[in-house]
Amino acid sequence: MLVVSEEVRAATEAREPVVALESTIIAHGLPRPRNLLVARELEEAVRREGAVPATIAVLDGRPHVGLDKEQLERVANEDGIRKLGHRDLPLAVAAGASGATTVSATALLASLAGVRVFATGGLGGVHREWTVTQDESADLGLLARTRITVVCAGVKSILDVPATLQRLETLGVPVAGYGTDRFPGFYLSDSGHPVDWTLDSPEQVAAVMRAQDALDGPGSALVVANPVPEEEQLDPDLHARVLAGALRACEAEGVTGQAVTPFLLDHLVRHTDGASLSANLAAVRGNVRLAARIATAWSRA
Ligand code: PSU
Ligand code: MN
Repeated sequence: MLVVSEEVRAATEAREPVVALESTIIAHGLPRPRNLLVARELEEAVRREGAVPATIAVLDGRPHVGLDKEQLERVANEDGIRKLGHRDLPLAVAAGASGATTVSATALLASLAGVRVFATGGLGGVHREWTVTQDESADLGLLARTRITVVCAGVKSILDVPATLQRLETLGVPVAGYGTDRFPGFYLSDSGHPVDWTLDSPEQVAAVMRAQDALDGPGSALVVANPVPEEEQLDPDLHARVLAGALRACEAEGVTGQAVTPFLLDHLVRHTDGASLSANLAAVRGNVRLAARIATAWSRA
């Protein structure tokens, strides 16, 4: 059922470093034509660090781990490519549909393929107004029961960050800041909230993964929260102003469900003159590089 590319299969069997990459950020998180360039650049960044990239998506009802050139182009450019959380996978497979995978679907497919390290931009989480909408990303529940190391720049700042941190605690998902004791704020280096643990090197992250295996628990993800460098972050005042407008527009236009996250991200890009896009890309690039280094340290462990 799972189509694992030849290169990814060979690397996982030989215990060589592999990094899973999600595709929703490509299909629905970034504007065309930039998205395809970014997809290629991220794979290249993994290779430069000596690891194998495994971008994950569903094409014509088949879940792929590791895409070739044409397949990556389809994810970036095909009209009607869906957004698939993990709950959508059996529906997409049976329907023969094509879709990009979110953090939850990517983490599930990566772990089925034996890939232990995954890089993304920002995790989904608890949305503001949760008490009214009950909108909490399925990312959190899936990460609570999937043993994979996820390198991210925190959770998207469009979310309720403290509520999301609390949910991660309740769900028993370990969280560590990378080189910081502050939880990163995706577009911002610091979300304004602390983390309890700090890790300072890929080897330290690999040691935590080994300890998790030795203890055989928790059977959850390990979240490595890697801040965007301060000189590349979005200006915090601009961020606060534009985000308030984005949230108002989302409510006024009655956007709900899966459409909320892409709507807010797109609003931010348009109302910051692309500055949010630059910060977003800087964060993802840093995460991909770090994930490749962690995968390398892990493969040597
Ligand atoms: N971070 C980004 N861009 C994105 C996402 C995260 O910078 O497009 C995607 C991820 O795939 C994440 C998803 O899993 O948004 C969460 O969507 P939702 O809130 O609908 O669960
Ligand atoms: Mn949601």
